[in-house]
Amino acid sequence: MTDTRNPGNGGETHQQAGGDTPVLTTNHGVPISDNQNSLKSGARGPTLLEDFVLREKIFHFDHERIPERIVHARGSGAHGVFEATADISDLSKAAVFKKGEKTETFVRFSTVAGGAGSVDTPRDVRGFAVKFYTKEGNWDLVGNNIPVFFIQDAIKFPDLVHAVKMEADRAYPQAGSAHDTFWDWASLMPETTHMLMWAMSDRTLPRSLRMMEGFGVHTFKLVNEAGQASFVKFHWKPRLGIQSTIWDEALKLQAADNDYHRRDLWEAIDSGDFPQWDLGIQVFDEDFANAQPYDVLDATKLIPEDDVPVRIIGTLTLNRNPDNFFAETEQVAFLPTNIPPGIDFSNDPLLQGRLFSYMDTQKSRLGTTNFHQIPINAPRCPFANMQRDGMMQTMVPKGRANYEPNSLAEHGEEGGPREAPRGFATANAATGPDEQGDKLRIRADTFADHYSQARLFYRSQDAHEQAHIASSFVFELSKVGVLDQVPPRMVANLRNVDEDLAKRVAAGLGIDLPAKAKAAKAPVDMAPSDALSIHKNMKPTLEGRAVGVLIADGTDAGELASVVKAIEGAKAKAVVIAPKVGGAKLSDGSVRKADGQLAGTPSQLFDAVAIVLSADAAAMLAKQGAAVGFVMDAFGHLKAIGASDGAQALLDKAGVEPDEGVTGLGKDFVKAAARRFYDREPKLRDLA
Ligand code: HDD
Repeated sequence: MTDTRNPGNGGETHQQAGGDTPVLTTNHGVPISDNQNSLKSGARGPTLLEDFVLREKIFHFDHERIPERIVHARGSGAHGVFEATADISDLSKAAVFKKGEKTETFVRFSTVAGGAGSVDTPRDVRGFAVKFYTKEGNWDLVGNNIPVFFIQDAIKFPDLVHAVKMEADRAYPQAGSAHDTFWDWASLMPETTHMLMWAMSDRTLPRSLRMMEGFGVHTFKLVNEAGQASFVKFHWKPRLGIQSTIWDEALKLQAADNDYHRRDLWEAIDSGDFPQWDLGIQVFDEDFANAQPYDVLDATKLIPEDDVPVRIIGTLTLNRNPDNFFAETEQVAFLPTNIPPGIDFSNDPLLQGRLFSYMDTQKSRLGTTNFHQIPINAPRCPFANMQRDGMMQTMVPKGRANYEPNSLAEHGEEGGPREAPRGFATANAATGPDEQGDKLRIRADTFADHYSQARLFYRSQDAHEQAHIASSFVFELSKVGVLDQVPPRMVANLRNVDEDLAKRVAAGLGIDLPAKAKAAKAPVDMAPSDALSIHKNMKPTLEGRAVGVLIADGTDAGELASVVKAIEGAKAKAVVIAPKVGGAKLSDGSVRKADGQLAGTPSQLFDAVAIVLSADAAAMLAKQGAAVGFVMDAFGHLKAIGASDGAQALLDKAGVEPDEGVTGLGKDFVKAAARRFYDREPKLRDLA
């Protein structure tokens, strides 16, 4: 039915309730019959204070926002399931690890420094937080896409975050570390050096949230039924392999699509292309820990996979988008303190500090100690205790049993829950030797080596990756403004990592090589590890990726059909781009609608491009900046370019030079499209 009571003046096209359409009401259930006009005294008179419909609507709207997360404010979430695939009952009694067990999960990926409305592709660490709704309570594995952290002790976290976020007086830059305060602080904190190597690598420029690794970072413990504990590090390995963009591409992505990662994740899940990660563990004991030149309780250190191989124990599949961003992705509250029996903390001082911070921050964000009752946070298993009341209490406990022990049951009253025969306390009793000693504000000597693993990381990269790291340092330090002392201080630290790296950064900045910084402990050489390189771990696959297919009037219909088929056959998305979104008239007279308009769909959105043009169209497009840029950027971003014979004029104008990655439209294109052509790069840009 249509409301016609107020013809021509708001409300004339509005549907009214009836049939399956529910009645619009206030929050208190009172039906609303006019949602277009406030209540007035006379048609042109003042609005009445008694208009509770207006007041409630505006009142609620005014309070829609909650404080954004102090870090990791911008995030994207998805529901999924974790399936345990290996029997590790000898290591852990946790129900979530029982072979064959399927556990509901919610995952939130995030950038760290930017606000909730910032972009998806800054150079930044990505959060990788997983909530497992296990049978024995929630387990939150709140990690990042980098296996180490900037600092060793939680007491430095506020300094790190203050330094990296927008500067206190001017409130910029947003979502980036390339500014004075971050590098001032980092250059004074040698313990950041290892993480800085990762942050300056392409790890912080992921192509897709689906194509990055995740890490629990800290050393945790697994505890078996007998109470025996082992140390463990958690790893997420993406089934699609690791893939990163390059810096120029990431910069241009910020302009092309602020929501690049969020959209990519949503669309993949929406189309049934469920992203998957394998959960791996590195397990080791006290003897191994004691034999290492680093401390396993130091979160700035990793355990090389060559020393302790990663054992796969399960698979995470993200299979459902959130129904509501705010209710789920925004309100989800991760707590590193959420661990079920069978998993335990280590004494890592960074982890210990986190155990306080997260609970506290949720109270500030979500406003109440009852945030665990919000559906996304509530355990899926029953929960019961004597905690009562508080703001926004939604549970209605019956009876008098709000204390324990009690003997109410003896009188036939409900006595309430009692301690579990098997639970966390049992596990905790036997999780390794106790550390004891004087009460001190001190850091163990075993935490003193800040450079060996930074060196290990740098030396494990291939030449292209090393060049990217050196260039990132140059770029970031070049953005340091008035603090002239900062770049040399940083380069002085880098001399402890690798002399060649330090020289490249100094040369790139145009400064003299400073004296080497004094190291708290002299670095040692560790054997390079292939697992640390992206390039050595990329999968030559088009699966889950996207190819931009540029067409225009006159495009050969057969060529287009076969290249699209080949791309889709390789499980990738073929996205057709034309100068006009209405499409292009193909050689056979048919009109192919475009998925994107050329001017608004640049090639940085794709993993490879196919240029399917007639000679006339190529000559015409060679005069258009968007078309030239499309091809030039694809070439510059080291992507495969498959081109029809007719496309040559456009390729020439875009400066495309023949190489392995420039192909025709046949099978060799699809094969090439699964790769990036890093060898091309030195010919195109000066890297440090
Ligand atoms: Fe943290 C959020 C990961 C150290 C304090 N952190 C947060 C999130 C992730 C991480 C992924 C976003 C969770 C979400 O999506 O809601 N944080 C890490 C990792 C760390 C780390 C991998 C080191 C290994 N964090 C860390 C320390 C502290 C915090 C040392 C404080 C002492 N982190 C917080 C926080 C946040 C947070 C302020 C902001 C929002 C939230 O907790 O829920 O409490």
